[in-house]
Amino acid sequence: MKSPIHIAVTGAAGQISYSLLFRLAAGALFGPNQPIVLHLLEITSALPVLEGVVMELKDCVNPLLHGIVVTDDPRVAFKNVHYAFLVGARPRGPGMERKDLLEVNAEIFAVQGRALSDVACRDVKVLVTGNPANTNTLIALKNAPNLGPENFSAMSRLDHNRAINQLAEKCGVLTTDIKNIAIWGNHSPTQYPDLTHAKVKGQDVLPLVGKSWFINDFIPTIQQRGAVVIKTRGQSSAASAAKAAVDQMKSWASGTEEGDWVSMGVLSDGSYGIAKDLIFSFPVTIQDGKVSIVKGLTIDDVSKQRMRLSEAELKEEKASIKHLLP
Ligand code: NAX
Repeated sequence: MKSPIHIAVTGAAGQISYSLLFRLAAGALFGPNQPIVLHLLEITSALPVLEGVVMELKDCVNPLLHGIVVTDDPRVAFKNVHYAFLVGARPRGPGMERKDLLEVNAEIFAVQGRALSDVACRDVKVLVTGNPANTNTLIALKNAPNLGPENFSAMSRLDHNRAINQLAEKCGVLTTDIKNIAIWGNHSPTQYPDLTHAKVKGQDVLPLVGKSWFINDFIPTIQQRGAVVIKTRGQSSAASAAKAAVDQMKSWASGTEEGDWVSMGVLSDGSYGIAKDLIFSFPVTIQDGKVSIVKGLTIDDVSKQRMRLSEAELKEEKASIKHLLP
């Protein structure tokens, strides 16, 4: 038997984790021959609930789950982990302004960035799901002097998956027939879900679906999908978010398919004129764990404008937490 891979999950008593942990324990990330140890982090007041989740994890008798660490201390949770899913975040409370939300989460992610920097494996892959995911990622990486930008990404895979589903339904094809969808920007309603390079069964998508459907239907549907799920289900996306987190980490660990790419929030290197030092979702390819922003795509004026809008929002977010950036 291989030696276990150590995986941290924060916000482990929350609703996304309630789906994520069981997927991980069943081998969703590394397959049926790779044991894992789960390191579960929660705030102190949620530890009793987490105990209940741990009981269920144990009662599943997953042969791959070789151990569980439960803690409210990030330095214990991240000790020697190879992978970290940062899911936990403070939700917006009554009377809380957006700025307050950014600030309170920035403090959480600064602490977690420092802990990761001090105690995690040097090649740890840290995937931030907790919102505001892009800016939380920036905070974590800036507070992790012993790690680099290549250790961090923000989750835009749920938006990417939502886009694949909408397009597959529109075209009456399988989701596996869709390639080269791109999500640009922030994980927020300013994101730009881009079909201008997308292919269905190898054919360009835009002539098939029409520009009007793309602009008036598809884009707002993806931008608002999270809000619509909340309105319909009464709770925010959880199972689909957990699946997307596994998908993103799996692509990061195992690479992207020939001829396709995935969307991922990574530190901008200035590609496509996006300001450096923002966590921006780009189409990326991955090989041997190395993430590369897809270069040289033709970006029309409308796309450029939408990308700028999301960039402006990320700049604003960054400005409001700049005192927490070392
Ligand atoms: P829940 O509120 O169900 O769970 C969050 C958990 O995090 C709670 O148990 C809480 O105690 C814990 N937590 C809070 N502060 C913590 C800290 N400092 N350390 C460790 N744990 C802490 O939320 P859930 O529905 O699971 O969503 C989790 C986060 O994912 C939210 O911020 C949510 O907005 C975000 N999402 C991000 C998505 C994305 O695509 N990037 C999509 C889904 C989701 O909305």
